[in-house]
Amino acid sequence: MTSALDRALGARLPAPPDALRRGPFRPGAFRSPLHSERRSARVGGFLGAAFLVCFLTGLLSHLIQHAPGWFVWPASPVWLYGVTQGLHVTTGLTAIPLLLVKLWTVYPKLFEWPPAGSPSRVVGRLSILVLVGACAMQLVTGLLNTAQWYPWGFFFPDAHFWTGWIAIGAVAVHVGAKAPEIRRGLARRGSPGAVAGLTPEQADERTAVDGAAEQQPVSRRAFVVAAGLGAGAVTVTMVGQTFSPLADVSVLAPRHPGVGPQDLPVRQTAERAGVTGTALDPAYRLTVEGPDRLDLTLADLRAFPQHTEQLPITCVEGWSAGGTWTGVRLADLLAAAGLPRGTAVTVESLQPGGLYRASTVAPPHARSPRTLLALQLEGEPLHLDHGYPVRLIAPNRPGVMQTKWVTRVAPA
Ligand SMILES: Nc1nc2c(c(=O)[nH]1)N[C@H]1C(S)=C(S)[C@@H](COP(=O)(O)O)O[C@H]1N2
Ligand SMILES: [Mo]
Repeated sequence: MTSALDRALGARLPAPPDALRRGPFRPGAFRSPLHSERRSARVGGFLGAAFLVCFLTGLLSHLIQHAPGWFVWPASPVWLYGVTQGLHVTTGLTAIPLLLVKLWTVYPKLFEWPPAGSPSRVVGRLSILVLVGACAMQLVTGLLNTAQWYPWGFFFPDAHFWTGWIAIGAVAVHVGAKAPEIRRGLARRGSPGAVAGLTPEQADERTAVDGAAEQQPVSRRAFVVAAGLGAGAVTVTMVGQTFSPLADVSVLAPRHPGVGPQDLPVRQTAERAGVTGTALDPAYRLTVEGPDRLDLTLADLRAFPQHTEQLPITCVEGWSAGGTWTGVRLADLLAAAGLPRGTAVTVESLQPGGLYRASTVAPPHARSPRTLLALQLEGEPLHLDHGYPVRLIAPNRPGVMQTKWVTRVAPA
């Protein structure tokens, strides 16, 4: 395809005058073996693996939150979503230093001479722009998202989802297009001639000029160790927000499990959600729509059999924290309202607006004995910010679907 393009447009594009070949453009400008094909291919391997895991776990999270008819996400094991979302955030964060290292190994290619020898090179170089742009966009917006910071005008989940497809597509095209280099890079011990930024002829020319004498300001081993430590440090300092044994070393994590009212972080406060009045109103009722519609006061809810479950809130933004919840089984309420077992329902909040004021409970969760309309956390009435008087808490489900300040449940 590319050669057809070259044939149609003329195989060679005119080269700029040689007088411009200065600074980084001059032959042999990049001598460090850190720019070798081998280094580039190996870092690329780790980066590609991180991207793939990040993409697949991101896709899964999207499917759970916007479930198409064919998609069924189970209610157990309880911790599964915590693991997949933890992997998503961790691989994304680890990819940031890996991407920087990768860009360092290949940046001499920016100074390739001639800048565009053929039409297919122009296309190839533009595709790198898309690749780097999409990957950087995903990593940066994802990072800011973990800090709960949305300094942009677009709707993050949609933008992150679609750019994810562009990024993974660009990675696949890149790996396909670079297959020969990758194979060479992984097969051979880094040879001094194999500099990523140079064509084979340029490399030969350069090797002839420089001989075997390599200028090594940083040794290869030091480079690999530094890159590994950088990626590892980012991982360890962030992962504690989902993996509590590491919480104490997670100095970069914006959230800490266990810090917040009733030892649990708060994502949206009652104040910001605009429910402080309605949530504390004695006229509060929980309505359950069905053949035998229920209109329950808090006292009515307390008269139902109470159950206690240990279940985490796993926020898509990257933190996860466990709580001990007590309340009424959703399944018991649906049965009391005359609904068949496992009816999918919508759970609605007192919150007057906002994207997260309601969520859908699919059959596996509607039927699960572990899905509660919780009245208590850690043995006390829910804190107002955790959803007083009643919140949904279900196993193996994104935090964003654990609706707070619930006032109405209706068949979906
Ligand atoms: N009504 C309502 N419920 C909501 C939200 C919201 O904005 N409004 N935020 C959700 C999100 S994103 C998360 S992570 C959890 C967090 O629960 P917590 O604040 O009690 O920890 O609540 C969920 N329930
Ligand atoms: Mo969340």
